Amino acid sequence: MGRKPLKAYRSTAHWAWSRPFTQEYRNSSDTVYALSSALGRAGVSVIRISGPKATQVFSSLTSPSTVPSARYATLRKLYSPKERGREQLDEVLCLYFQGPHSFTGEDVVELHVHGSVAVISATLESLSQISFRPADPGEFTRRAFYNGKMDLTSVEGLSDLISAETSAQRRQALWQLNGNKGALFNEWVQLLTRALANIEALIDFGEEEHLDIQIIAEVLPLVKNLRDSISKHLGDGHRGEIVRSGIHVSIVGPPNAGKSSLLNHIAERPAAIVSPIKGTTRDIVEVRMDLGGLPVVMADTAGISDEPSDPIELEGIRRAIERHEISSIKLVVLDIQSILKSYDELCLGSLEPSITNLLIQAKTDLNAHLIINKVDLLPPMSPETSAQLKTKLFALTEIPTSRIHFTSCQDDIGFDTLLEALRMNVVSILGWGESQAGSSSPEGASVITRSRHRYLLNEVVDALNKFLENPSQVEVAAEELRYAIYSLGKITGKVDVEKILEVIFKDFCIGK
Ligand SMILES: Nc1nc2c(ncn2[C@@H]2O[C@H](COP(=O)(O)OP(=O)(O)OP(=O)(O)O)[C@@H](O)[C@H]2O)c(=O)[nH]1
Ligand SMILES: [Mg+2]
Repeated sequence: MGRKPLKAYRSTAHWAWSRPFTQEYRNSSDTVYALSSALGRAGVSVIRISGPKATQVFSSLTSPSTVPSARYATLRKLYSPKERGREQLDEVLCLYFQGPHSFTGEDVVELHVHGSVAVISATLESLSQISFRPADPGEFTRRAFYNGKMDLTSVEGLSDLISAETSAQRRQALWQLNGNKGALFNEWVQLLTRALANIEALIDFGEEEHLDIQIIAEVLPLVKNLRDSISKHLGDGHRGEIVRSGIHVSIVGPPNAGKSSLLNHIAERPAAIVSPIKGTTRDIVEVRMDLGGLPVVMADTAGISDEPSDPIELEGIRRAIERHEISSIKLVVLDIQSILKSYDELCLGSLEPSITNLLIQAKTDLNAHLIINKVDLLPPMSPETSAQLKTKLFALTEIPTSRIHFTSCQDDIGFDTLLEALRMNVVSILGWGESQAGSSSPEGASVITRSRHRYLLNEVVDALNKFLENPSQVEVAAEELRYAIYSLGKITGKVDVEKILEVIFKDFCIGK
């Protein structure tokens, strides 16, 4: 795993608690400003100012010019600086947060201005005149981090919360932003530090053999339990990462089956082109959607055929199959006419081998669904007829009837049950109980939400395994514990912070 030589981390346990990198921060003497809300016409826009001279905004730009009481909203007239003719720009609501009791830990002023492009640009222009500088993307949060207001897991939680599109993502991000994840990792660090302190005592003072055995016997179960607990989190089926990125659902099938129509119907917008011409869709059309609070990325694909008519169609089919294979949930769509011999007689004989193959795969894949579309072309089906047809399809395909759905995009048939089945499928992939999927409780929230966490926790387990293999070689064993603590510290940002920061902050926008 590309680990550095152990001596690089040699030190006593105290550093696990120190915040060597978080006490200092670049350009801390600057006062910075940025528009914190989105640019564009709005009722209100928020401009945030942070830094040692933040309150100068009152003496330079507002009337009255006194610094208002901290945490009280105050209405002020906002002017351009004297050198610019002291023209009134707006009437604004001001909020002052005195450091360290602010988001960044510094003095912070928020100006709630009227949200027009003209007001915003005039205000920003005036702020630049009073020796403030524009904030870099994510600089407010970066300052909060450097000032010890939040650890890295909370920073990541904030980034995820800003990007959250569904309630599941919001809940997961908020749980992290609130420091729950950081607290758990700190608990683990504390535990390992206790173990390390014992082992170090052995190195320094251990002379009596019975004492050695006793201390090691005390430390072993502690480390073993933690190793098992972290391993359990690592075996979570990537739940947290999936919630962040969305569950991939593919829609595949022969040309003209109604795949694009199905995507559009579910997305409730014409995301993909629909036409009676076979081979209309040539590439993957992705739609991110909220499926009952759960994040889903649904992909329409080119129709799969064994005899593509040109290289573009061939490439489209390759992409369709590739997407299908990596998707967590797979929808195979067939036109009812393609499998209907007579009114109630079904036959799969006319399907091309590649489609038959998809059906064979779907048999054993619990996350695959067979969708029989265009049922409006049949006479209306009673529930009994529908059940009989499903049973016949089961006999032919061995796909359980619970994973067979009849739909009509034209007459809006079957979508309630299809969407509920998909939602339940997402819930089962996430390993959630039904109650959790709909609740706002953070219970069962995933500890691992990024590959960064997974990588580092794997390193922790690795080190703990090495410790457990040979705990009586105390010097080496102590190094393994130190390495485990070091890796945990990297997750929360207590060590090696600069390298990690660049990666995390690249996703932040200006004003946050
Ligand atoms: N009667 C009926 N027609 C449908 C239904 N769904 C789709 N169609 C029609 O079937 C034709 C093909 O629909 P598409 O959604 O473009 O099919 P597709 O599977 O995406 O086709 P390709 O992109 O060519 O692979 C269009 O004329 C649709 O209007 C349905 O439920 N009932
Ligand atoms: Mg299509």
